Amino acid sequence: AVADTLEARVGAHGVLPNIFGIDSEALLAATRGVHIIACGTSYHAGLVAKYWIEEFARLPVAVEVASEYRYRETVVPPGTLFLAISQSGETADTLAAMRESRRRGYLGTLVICNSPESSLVREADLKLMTRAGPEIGVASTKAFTTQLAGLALLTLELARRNGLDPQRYAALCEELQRLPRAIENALKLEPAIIELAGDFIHRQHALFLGRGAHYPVALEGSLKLKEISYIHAEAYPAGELKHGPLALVDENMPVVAVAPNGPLLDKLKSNLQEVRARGGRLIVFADGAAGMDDTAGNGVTLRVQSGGSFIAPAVFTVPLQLLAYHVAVLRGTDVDQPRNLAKSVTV
Ligand code: F1P
Repeated sequence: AVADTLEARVGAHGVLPNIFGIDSEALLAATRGVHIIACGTSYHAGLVAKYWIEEFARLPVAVEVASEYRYRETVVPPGTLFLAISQSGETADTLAAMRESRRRGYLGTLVICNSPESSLVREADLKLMTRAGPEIGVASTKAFTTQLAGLALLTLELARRNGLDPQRYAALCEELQRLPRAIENALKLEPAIIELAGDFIHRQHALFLGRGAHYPVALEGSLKLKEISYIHAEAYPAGELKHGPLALVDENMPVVAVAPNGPLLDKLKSNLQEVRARGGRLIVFADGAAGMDDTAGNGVTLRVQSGGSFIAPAVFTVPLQLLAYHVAVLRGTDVDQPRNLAKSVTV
């Protein structure tokens, strides 16, 4: 699905500028900031994009759930683009937020969506279709990874227009092209994850930790576990542990850490040391390349070939999705149709 989203849209030439629609030139050239509005999993994709766009395009980004945005007054600086993200394109809050945005002085509206015929796509000025194909399950999975692929394309396009060094731009384009292969590699962790899942069958709670752009990945991992296996799961930026959640950690609390290499790894390691010292069981998704040590008796470390730090959030999502899936299968819940949830929340 991610290969389909990226197909012919990024290559040696960079990102094709017209993939955001025929009127994209004027809008993207005038963009000085972005407000991202979405719900659920799509909101988590928006949070990853905030890290990307601010780092590479150096534009300010605000991300908010649609159900809050539409009921409060927002400050919209000149040159702000409104970006809605939605798998279905029919989520009532997201659609209402986009309609509301029309009277709030935005430059224009862009939607990243998986449903070409949807209301959001019909009404937005610019559109980027994710091409994930139909999702049978209620819980978004490939919708999320393809949204990240679409958001990576947008990030690169904004970065190119806002002074990112051309060599860095070319290297990031190349890295993004490697994403489908990196996801295929991550899927090979499935047998190890099935083994891990057994440990969650009788758990009632789990904690997910990440730092930087991997904090939203941790949020998404915890949401998947909640949605399909009904285990209470919380996600925190790992540096927040000592501000509260550490009180929950004991030998009965599995702690899942998203731990790719990067400037924040040492900080994360010391956060995990605090978990270890309290007997918490660690499940660490570490980078394939050396960096994170093994968990030395206090749990397990699985190695994920990230394919590069830009695409790593999309790659590290996959083992977390697999974990939630296999825990749900072992617990005998209905993975495709979780209780109380609807695929598209249209009211
Ligand atoms: C948003 C969403 C999904 C979730 C569930 C309910 O939908 O929260 O992320 O998996 O299906 O709706 P959408 O706006 O992305 O279609």
